[in-house]
Formats: sequence, structure tokens, C-alpha cells
Amino acid sequence: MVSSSELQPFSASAPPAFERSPALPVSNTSVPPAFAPPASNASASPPFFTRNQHVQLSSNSVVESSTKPEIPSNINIVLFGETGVGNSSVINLIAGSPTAEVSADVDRCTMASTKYDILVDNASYTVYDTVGLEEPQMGVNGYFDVIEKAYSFIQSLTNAGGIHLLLFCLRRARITATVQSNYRLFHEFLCDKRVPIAFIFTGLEKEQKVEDWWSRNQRDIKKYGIHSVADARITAVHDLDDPDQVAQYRESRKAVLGILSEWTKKGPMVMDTQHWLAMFLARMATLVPQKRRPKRKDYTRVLIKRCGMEPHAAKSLTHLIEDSRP
Ligand SMILES: Nc1nc2c(ncn2[C@@H]2O[C@H](COP(=O)(O)OP(=O)(O)OP(=O)(O)O)[C@@H](O)[C@H]2O)c(=O)[nH]1
Ligand SMILES: [Mg+2]
Repeated sequence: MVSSSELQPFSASAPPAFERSPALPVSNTSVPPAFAPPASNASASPPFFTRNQHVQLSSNSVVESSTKPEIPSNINIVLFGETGVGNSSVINLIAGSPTAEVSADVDRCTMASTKYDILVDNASYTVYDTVGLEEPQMGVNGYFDVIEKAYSFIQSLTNAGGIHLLLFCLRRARITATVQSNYRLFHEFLCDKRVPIAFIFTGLEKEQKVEDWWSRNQRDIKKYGIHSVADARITAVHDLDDPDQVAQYRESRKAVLGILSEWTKKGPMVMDTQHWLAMFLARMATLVPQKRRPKRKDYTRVLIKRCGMEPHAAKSLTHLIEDSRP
């Protein structure tokens, strides 16, 4: 009921890129072929590396000193979705206790992010509740705000060791152009299609005809070319007086934790901050109407004034952004 293992894959022809345990209460949909490292010109690609080596080093040090308790290495998850779809509620569901404020009046600037450290089943997750787009495109002033937010977000992600998994939170409404833009923003622009993305559909308990809804959405999902490695259809509300809802909530948590443990195994994607920012900002500029896209001097100004960069560093990042233009 909660998991979506009965769902049809988005595209039966797409090859699975990751092995999965069939016992998990989540569905496996298609995996975009782009999960493999891009075949594009290596010199043009920004540096990319995983953190496996770091993980290895820390486990070696644990082995050397058997008296020390094992410290789980951190798993970083970027969760996003339009406002009100249940992002905070999903964080609380993952944590198993109230952790994020539901319907809080927070900064709604795209790429603003609040992080939550959550320990579950001996796994240490950091979930970044990140603001996506509310419209498919953006104005240039909104884009300047994004530069500032992305600067600190990507810095923080680099320091944390990169991203293991994207969670896209959706309410049962139709797949829209904004959903598509958010998908591209996080999966393509931020993660270069190298991080698995799973969908969390909230509001399950209100859906009477789940199958109708799913087939309706599947058409749109195909139309907009979006893919996920796994989906969970859940309820993120927790009314203790309603035994059905308590059971649904418990199943929902199991489904989401199943996705977390399964789809974070490959390790994180991380880049150096400058290249990561340049790649992201250059791609994101395509959401601003062509005539209003920032010029070189605009980037340098914003990076100095709003991000506090030294002029020479701002200029060199501006060059990188220009070189990264799609
Ligand atoms: N019925 C139902 N309501 C939900 C579900 N998940 C969240 N809600 C409700 O939706 C409202 C918004 O939930 P939040 O978790 O704050 O959503 P959000 O996306 O974090 O919202 P903002 O941070 O304000 O953008 C709250 O009233 C929740 O109780 C769900 O699965 N089913
Ligand atoms: Mg919230």
C-alpha cells in the first residue's frame, strides 16, 4: 500500500545502474543511463571524485583501535520540493521524532537550505532541507539571490563530503513544468546526473484512487523526461488517535528508510567548490530569460558584494562560470 513495488517502470528499456535488494519495500523504477560518468570531453568536465577513500581511511582507524566505538560516516541527503508538499514532515518521519518545524515561516529563497543531523539505525544522516523553485523559470534578481545561497550551500556540501542521494518530495498533484524545472535544477544542474534521485509522494492517505492518479502522472513523467531510482508513496502525517494512520505512518517510515539505506551505498558525489559552483550557476542561468542573463561584471559584483569573495577569486570564478556555459 505504501510502497510502490507494483508500479510500472518509467522505461522498461533503461538498464539498471545499481544493484538493489528485492526485499526492500520500495519500488525500483528506471535508472537514467546518465548515471554513468558522462562520456563528454574529460578536460571540459569539472573534477569529480567520490569519497570512498575517506570512508576507507576512517574504517581503518576504527580497526586499529578496537576499544573506540565505531563512528558511522556521514551520509548526506538533499531533500527538496515545492513549498507545503511535506518536506519538513518527511524529515520528521525519517528522524522518528519532531525535528523540523512543520509549516515554519522560513527563508523561501531558492537554494536556501537548513540541515538536520539524524541518527537512525546506526546510520548518521545529514538531511539538507533545500528550497526549490516555485515557478519553472526565474528572474535575474532571483538568480542573484541564488548565487548567494548556492555559494554557501555548495561550500557546506563540499566540506561535508558531497551528496549521496537526492529526495524529491511531491504531493499527489500533477507533474508540472515547475516539477520538471526542480528535477533539472537538482538532478542535472547541481548533481550532473551522477546522484541517485528518489521520489517521495506525500498525501497517500487522501488518495482514493491511487492507480488512476499514478497512470495519469506517469504520462506526464514520461513527457517531462524525469526518472527516479525508487519511489515511496507515503503519509507523513501522524495522528496518534487514528490506528490506520499510525500503521500507514509506520509503513511509510519503513519505505523511506529502505530507500535511504539502499540508495546511499555508492558513496557521495563531490567536486571542488569552485568547479561545482561554476557548473551549477552556469546551468542555472539557463532558467533566466536569455536577454536578462547576467554579464561577466554582474557575476563578479555579486560574488564580491554578496558572497564576500576577494576580487581576484571572484574574477577567476566568473571565468570558470563563463567556461562552463552549456
Ligand atoms: N494529509 C497529509 N498532510 C501532510 C502530509 N505531509 C505533510 N502534510 C501537512 O502539510 C502541511 C505542510 O507540511 P510541511 O511538512 O510543513 O511542508 P513543507 O514542504 O515543509 O512546507 P514549507 O516548509 O512551509 O514549505 C502540514 O500541515 C502537514 O501536516 C501527508 O502526507 N498527508
Ligand atoms: Mg518545511
